[in-house]
Amino acid sequence: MIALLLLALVAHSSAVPLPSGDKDNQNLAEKYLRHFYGLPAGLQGRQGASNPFETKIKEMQRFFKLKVTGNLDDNTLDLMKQARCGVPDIGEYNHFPRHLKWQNNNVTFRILNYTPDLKKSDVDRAIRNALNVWADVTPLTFKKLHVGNADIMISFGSKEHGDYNPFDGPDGLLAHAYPPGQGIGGDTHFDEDEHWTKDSSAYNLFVVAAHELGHALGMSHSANAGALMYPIYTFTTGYPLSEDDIEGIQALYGPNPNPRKVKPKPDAPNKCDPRLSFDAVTELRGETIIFKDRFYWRIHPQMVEPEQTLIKSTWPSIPNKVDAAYENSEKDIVIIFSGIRMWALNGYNLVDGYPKYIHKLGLPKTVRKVDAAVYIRDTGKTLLFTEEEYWSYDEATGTMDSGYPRTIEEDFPGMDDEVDAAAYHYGYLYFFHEQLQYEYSYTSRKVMRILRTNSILNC
Ligand SMILES: [Ca+2]
Ligand SMILES: [Ca+2]
Ligand SMILES: [Ca+2]
Ligand SMILES: [Zn+2]
Ligand SMILES: [Zn+2]
Repeated sequence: MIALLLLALVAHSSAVPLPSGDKDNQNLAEKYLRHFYGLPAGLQGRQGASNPFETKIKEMQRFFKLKVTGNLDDNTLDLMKQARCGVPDIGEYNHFPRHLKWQNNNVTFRILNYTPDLKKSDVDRAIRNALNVWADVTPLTFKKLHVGNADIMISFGSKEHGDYNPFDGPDGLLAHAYPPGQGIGGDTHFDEDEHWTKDSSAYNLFVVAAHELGHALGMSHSANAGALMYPIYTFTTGYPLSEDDIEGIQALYGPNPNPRKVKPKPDAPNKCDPRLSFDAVTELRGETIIFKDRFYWRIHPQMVEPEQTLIKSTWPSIPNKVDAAYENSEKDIVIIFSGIRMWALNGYNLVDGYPKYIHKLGLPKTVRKVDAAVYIRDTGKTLLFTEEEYWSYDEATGTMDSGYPRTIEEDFPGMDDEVDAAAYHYGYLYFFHEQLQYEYSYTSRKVMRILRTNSILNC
């Protein structure tokens, strides 16, 4: 009886109309999961263990290393709204078998039409450079055809553009490409409803082309957020392939017999790597932000799993390498250091008037970077660590205290003589240096505990 009643309640609750915003989000989610994760159409609203919506949302959350809730929570929805590639993420759902490759290393391509957003020569250069990214690390060569049928036919189109795989207007889907094969195989399509650029002002054609041509050569999506084959668009500069991409393409074609010098991007750091060290640590309105390489982790007190994001996808103007960061909670501001410059955040927003030179704080011109920074709430001072010394900056007066720099070794006995990152909680300083974390009592001036650096990442 009770079970029946519950069932009736469940059935009833699912029939209650959702507020229109929620309904839009639900529609967006279903469309997303159908397109990228093979959610079957027309099965929505089914409850219980075999709810396909829940199964597919979990699959997506697992792929993007989100917390696996099976619900359309804010983090999941935010990710679904990001601009991305139109190729599905899950291999088995890809309409094509895996490990397709061109049988001949001499691949032909042809550019069928051009976007009005760029000069013709800029499009030619973006495509050629994008092909070279892959040619650099494989035996593949690419020959351009001006007429006839090429292996890789490249075109720009909007909405339905001839392959029953329509684009969607501005943002959302940016492009898609087909794996190697006859006919449409290898063909690469860009959404003409995007604004294509050669810089970071809108979608960068070179970056998107390098990703899509990866598919045209047989690459699938990577779940590694540092990889070019990650499905979400991110602007990068320099050589765009990561170790993960190179491993993937060489598994198909082998290495370049005349290797060219390339500098692959490091893969996304693994939080439980025992050799993990940090670049910078700060609080941000009750969350902890840990910077490492091109990424940061965000730890929220209510979150089980730290969330890893590319710095550039949150703050496109902050450099890919953060040296130090601290929060002045009274001013509700976070200062981020990179080289001789610093940026300020209010919440997640950049504050106008930055970057500024770190020398504005009173550091001498000989200091070229700050290793670590920490604000001591109880004293109103910010400690700035530079190599084996540290400085004390008075937040109230905006001046450097006299008598500094002093050596780390003398004032913080028991510590290493340099620090990578620092944090302060309730009378304790936490110094990170390489794989170790020192819990330091500010009042008794001694090291209380030594922990592993990544113990704060739940490892
Ligand atoms: Ca083709
Ligand atoms: Ca689009
Ligand atoms: Ca640092
Ligand atoms: Zn893709
Ligand atoms: Zn298409």
